[in-house]
Amino acid sequence: MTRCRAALLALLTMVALSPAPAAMAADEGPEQIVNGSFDTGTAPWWSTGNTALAVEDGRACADVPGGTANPWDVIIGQNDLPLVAGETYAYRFFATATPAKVGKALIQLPVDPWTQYLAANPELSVSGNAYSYTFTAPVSLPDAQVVFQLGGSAEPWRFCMDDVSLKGGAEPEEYEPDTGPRVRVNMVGYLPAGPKKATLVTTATEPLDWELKDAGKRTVASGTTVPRGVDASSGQNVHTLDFGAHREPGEEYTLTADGETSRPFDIGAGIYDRLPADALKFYYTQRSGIEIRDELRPGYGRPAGHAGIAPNQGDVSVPCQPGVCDYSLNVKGGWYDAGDHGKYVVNGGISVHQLMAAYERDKTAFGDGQLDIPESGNGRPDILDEARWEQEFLLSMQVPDGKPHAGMAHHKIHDRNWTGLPLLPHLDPQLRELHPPSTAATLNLAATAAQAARLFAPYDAGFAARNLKAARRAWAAAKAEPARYADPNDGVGGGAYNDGDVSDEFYWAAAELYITTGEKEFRDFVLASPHHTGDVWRERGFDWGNTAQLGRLELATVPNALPDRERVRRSVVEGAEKYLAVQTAHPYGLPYNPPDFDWGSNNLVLNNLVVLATAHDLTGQERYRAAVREGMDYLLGRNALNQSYVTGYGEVASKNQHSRWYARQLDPALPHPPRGTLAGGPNSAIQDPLAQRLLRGCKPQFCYVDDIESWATNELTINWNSPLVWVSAFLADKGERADCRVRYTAHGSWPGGFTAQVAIENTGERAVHGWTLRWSFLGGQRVEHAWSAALSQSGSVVTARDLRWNGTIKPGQKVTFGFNGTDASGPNPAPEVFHLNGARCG
Ligand code: 9MR
Repeated sequence: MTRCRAALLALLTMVALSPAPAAMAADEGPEQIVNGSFDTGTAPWWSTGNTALAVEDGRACADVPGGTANPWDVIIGQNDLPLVAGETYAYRFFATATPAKVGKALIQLPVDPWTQYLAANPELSVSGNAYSYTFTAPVSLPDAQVVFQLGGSAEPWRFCMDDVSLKGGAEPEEYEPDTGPRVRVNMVGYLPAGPKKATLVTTATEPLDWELKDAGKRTVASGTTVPRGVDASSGQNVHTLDFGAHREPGEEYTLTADGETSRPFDIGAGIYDRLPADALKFYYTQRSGIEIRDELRPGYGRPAGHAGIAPNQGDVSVPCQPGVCDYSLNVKGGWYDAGDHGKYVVNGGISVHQLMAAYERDKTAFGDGQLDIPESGNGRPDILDEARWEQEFLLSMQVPDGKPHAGMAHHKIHDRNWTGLPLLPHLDPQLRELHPPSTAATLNLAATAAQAARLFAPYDAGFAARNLKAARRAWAAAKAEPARYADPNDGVGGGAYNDGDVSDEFYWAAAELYITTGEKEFRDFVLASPHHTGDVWRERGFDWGNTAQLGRLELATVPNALPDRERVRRSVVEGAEKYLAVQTAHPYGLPYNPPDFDWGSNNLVLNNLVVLATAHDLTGQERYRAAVREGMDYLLGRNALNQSYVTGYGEVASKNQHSRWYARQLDPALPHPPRGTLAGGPNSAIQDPLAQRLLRGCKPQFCYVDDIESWATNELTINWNSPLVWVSAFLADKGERADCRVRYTAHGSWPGGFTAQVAIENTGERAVHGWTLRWSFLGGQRVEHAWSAALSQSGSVVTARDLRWNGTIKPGQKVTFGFNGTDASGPNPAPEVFHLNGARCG
């Protein structure tokens, strides 16, 4: 021990087991430890990589490895505890050791020379004791450390702790986020066609002047702001301003108002070009059961996680929780749900659905070779390859024939206990378990498998058939057990994802099964469901637990023969009108504005944008598309915190999302989340201890902190990136419309084949000279031979070209061609979306 250290220790009073008078006084001071009771998991406690902290029976426990030399070879601790010089503190905790051991409890400087302000050697027993000490801080320090040094034992042992408390000193400091300039813009940029709006935070109540400046600081537009009063979502007095009239592309524009200058932004047609692929590439690095190749994702390579290799205990032969089943399943693969290592069928369901829906909306958007994944180059769209990685996992979660609840899907599979951060997937030592089957999971499987059956048909008939069979089995099993709900208390080691109303999952599954098969049973179910006609467009948006909207969107957009299809389509437009009204009233342009923001609010914002975008697809009306663009502004910087919620997009962006492997904030050897990763965003309920410490009393938009410990406000998940993929693909779609109308009629049909006639009408005012018409088949159809046009087919995409003699279509005129086709999978749905010379008809 150094002399300096010895002198400091002389300052300390240590009274074990009974509180001294000084401790009583300090006891009245504020609590400095966060989550000392482990009621909310283990965060923000950390541990050295050779042990993992997990909650067990309400205590935090760790298996301490044997064979280490020094006490500091195994540490558990908490950082960032403020100490005030001269203040007396009371430090208490309860701890056990099995077998009994002498531990080391320290409060110290977090860096070399690790000066110890309190050092105690508690004699830990198997039954456990409460320990109590006081000390007077010799220095003021914003970031002292509480640590338990547990190394130095030849044999392994087990340590548990609870009720850790450090009382005294100053009230914890108010957290003030750095929100930068008061002019809030989409920091990535604006599309030339607009809209282009910004929000100014100010005390002024009268209109103010604003100026738009280009990169050379020349003023290129100006105007006055519109005072909007106090915004409830932020508590700020705000104005809005509209610079939509300026359409000149350029980089490094700024907006100035009220003496403040915004962060720079671009105006350009290509601002969303990279986002869809980045948002989609996120899924490869979330994959379980496969090595992530560094050459495909430089800086993100890692060994396969949960591929049956120690110390992993999964996922090739995963048993059930005790008493739940008598078999094991191979559930290797799929995507990790979020920052944890769990895999949940309900959340996987909506995620894979939204990726497949993005593909079904525009089958040409994510072709082969665009995502740099191991399957790139296999001739199939990369987005389907990525979706299949998850879909195969969902299929593997189905209860085998001959077992109780056969055909249902297990709700989830995850670690028995929560693990600490960071922890790379392949290093997770926890036992993995299957949790009981649930009706919700079963219906997620039915829905996605039915959708996969039609989308994979042109590429892999065997996989398509496997999915359709699984979907039918799942549907029958869900009908047989319509109310097997996941336990809301089953939240140790993984999320509960409980949902006590699955009527919406039934509706969504029936819709997918109907679209794919056209069968009466599913049509009747859809038509009879209360969700078919009710107002499903809740202001909070749809998510993994509210899926009726998915059924409605699918029935509106994917060809089917529902008798009231027109009404369904109109209902989507009604939903969009609702979100448009919310957005118009909101000074930050948010189409989501409940009095308190939900967990993952950014995801709900995006899902409301999906409804607005679909209304644009259905009607062609510009105002819905403008609403989607304006909604995206919020996520990319036009918000109360003046930050982008997408990693790598915008000058100030989330980069410390809660994750066990993109844990750069905790370990500089690890990466930040990849470009294009969405943060969950403001969450009024701030369930995690860090958010509770920093954000108490926050207004909704301020209930967010870009810190890895804030799992309630700053996680990343597969179901939050999926609407980011969908919406950014919509935004990147240049959306040019052509003046044309296409009539597609399937005439004769015979077993396995049909004849179709296609008429292109020029509805514009100018003649078309030379044409190419493109569409996608939805039912696995193939063109056999054509007349009056040259047809070629790649996968499901068909391209028809004129034959010169019919290359000109005058205004108001039509050209017609036809073909014979084969019809692979029963129903023969007509394509609905046609592109003439690259632009969409309608
Ligand atoms: O996103 C989920 C949110 O809607 C729930 O309210 C919350 C509590 O059950 O769980 C969230 O999901 C988390 C899951 O439980 C575990 N993996 C990370 C998920 C995102 O935070």
